Amino acid sequence: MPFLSDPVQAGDLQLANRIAMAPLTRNRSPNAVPTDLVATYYTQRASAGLLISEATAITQQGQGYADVPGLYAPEQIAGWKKVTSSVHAAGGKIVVQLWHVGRVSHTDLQPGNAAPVAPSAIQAKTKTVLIKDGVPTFVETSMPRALELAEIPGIVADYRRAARAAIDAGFDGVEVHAANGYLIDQFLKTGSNTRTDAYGGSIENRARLLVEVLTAVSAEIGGGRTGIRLSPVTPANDVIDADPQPLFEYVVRQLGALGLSYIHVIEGATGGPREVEGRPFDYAALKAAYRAAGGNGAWMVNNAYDKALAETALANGADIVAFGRPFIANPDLVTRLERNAPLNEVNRATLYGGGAEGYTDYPALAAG
Ligand code: 8OZ
Repeated sequence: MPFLSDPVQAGDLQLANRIAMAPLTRNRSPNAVPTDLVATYYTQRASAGLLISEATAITQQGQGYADVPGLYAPEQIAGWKKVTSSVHAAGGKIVVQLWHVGRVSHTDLQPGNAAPVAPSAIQAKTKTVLIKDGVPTFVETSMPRALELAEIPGIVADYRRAARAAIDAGFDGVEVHAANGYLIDQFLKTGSNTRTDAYGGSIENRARLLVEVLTAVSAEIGGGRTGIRLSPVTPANDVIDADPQPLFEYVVRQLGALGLSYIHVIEGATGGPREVEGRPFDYAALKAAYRAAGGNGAWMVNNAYDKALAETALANGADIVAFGRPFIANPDLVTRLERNAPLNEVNRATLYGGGAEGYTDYPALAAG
C-alpha cells in the first residue's frame, strides 16, 4: 500500500510525494500580475509533490474577482516566470490552474464594463469580490449574457493560448478548472445551461465545451502535462445538475483517451461537507468509468482530508491527495504530516487580499 510520502507519476510529471497543494484563491496579484510575494508563498510550499496554482484567468473576460492573477499579458507571464523559477530552484513542481469564471463576475471587472458571459442568461446567486476604495468588498454577480454559438471556438482558443503561455511561463503543466460553478461547470450542469444548440440539452452537448477545451489544451502542450478539476455535486456558485452520476461518468469516459496527467475530484461541497444533502454521488464508480475508458492519469482527491482519511483514500486506490486550507497555514505540511506534528490554524480574515500577513508569515516547524 502506498504512503503519502511515496513518489508517483502523473502523466509526464514525476512527483516526489502524493501530497498536492490544492488551488487556492488569495487575491494578491494587483492588475492580475503575480508579485515577488506570490513567488515567496509558493516557494515556501515547494515540498509538496505538486503545487497547483490559484485559479488564473485565461482572458480578462474570464476574470471574476479583484486582484486574481492572469495568464494573457506579457507582464503576467513575466510575473509567473519568477514564481516557477523560484519553485523549481527549491526542487518543486508547479502547474497553473486555467480559469474562465463565466457568469461569476461583475461588469466592473469585464472588458468595456460588458456583461459577463455564460451558457445561458441566468444570474448566479453568489457573490464576488471587488476592491472599493482599497477595501475588498463582496457584491452580487452581474446578470450574464448567453454566449453566441459563433463565440465558442474563440473560448476554446483562449484556453489553448493560455496553455501555451503556461509553458512559456515555466509551468510544468496545467490544470483546467472545470469545477466550482465556473464557465465549464456552468455548461455541464442543467441548472445553468438551458441552451438549445449543440452545447445544451443532452449530456453529450453539455459536456461538449469541456471535451473541446481538454482536446485543444492537450493537443497544444501534451496530454501528459494536462490535468482537470471536477466537482460533481458541489453547490459552489449556485450550480446544480439534475443527474450528475451519468453526466460525470460520460465526462471521464471522454477524457480516457487523452492521456491526461491527472483527474482531480472535489468530493462533496467545495471547502465544506464531504456529503451534500440530496446529492448522493459514487466516486468509486466515477474512477472505474475513467479506468474502463483507458484513462491512465493519476486519480487526485480533495476536500477536508486529514492524514488518516488521506491514507484510507490511498489504500482505496487514490494516487494523490490535495490539501487546501492546511497548506495555507502550514508551508511545511509535508513534514508535519510525516511527523504527525501539530498543524497551525488558518486565519480566515487574511484569506483574500492583503499582503504578507496570513500569507507568507505562517511558521514552519523549528529545525531539528
Ligand atoms: C474562493 C474565492 C474565490 C474563488 C474556486 C477559484 O472555488 C475559486 C475561488 C475560491 O474554485
